[in-house]
Amino acid sequence: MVNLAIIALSFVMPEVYAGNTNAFGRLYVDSYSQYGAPRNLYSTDAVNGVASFWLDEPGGIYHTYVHAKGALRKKITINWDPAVGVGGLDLKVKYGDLNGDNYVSQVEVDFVFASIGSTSGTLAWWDVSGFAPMDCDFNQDGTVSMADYLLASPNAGVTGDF
Ligand SMILES: [Ca+2]
Ligand SMILES: [Ca+2]
Repeated sequence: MVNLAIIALSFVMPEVYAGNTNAFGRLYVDSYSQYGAPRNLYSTDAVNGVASFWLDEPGGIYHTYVHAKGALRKKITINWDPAVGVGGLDLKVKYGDLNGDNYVSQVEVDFVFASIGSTSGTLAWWDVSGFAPMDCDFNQDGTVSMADYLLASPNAGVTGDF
């Protein structure tokens, strides 16, 4: 009976979908009311470039901030109709922000380049005497490689949304 109740619930609460995400691992969405009041924090894993999440809110316009580890914040306005759902959101994020100040500095990009070859399981991986190589592994494959650098390098000098 419990399972049936859950299945029934899933039919009356459509998901918010987002195709076209380049996020690795967890993607976080903070929602705010149209008046700016903080509402809820949601998180989900991107699967095959698609992130979908529940927006457990009444209908309305919501300002949301999407972010992922090592990425700049991105503002998205959602016109939420629970009866219809929302699709086609652009949840692509920009990587390279190692210290979480919503800005990708050239110093950060240079550190990613200098960390190429670092792998998890080594002491240097965790080095926190500034930036840590572990924070440069944007694609979360356990090593810092050119692929990580190429995710960050186009964003030098870019500030995330406020
Ligand atoms: Ca930064
Ligand atoms: Ca990597």
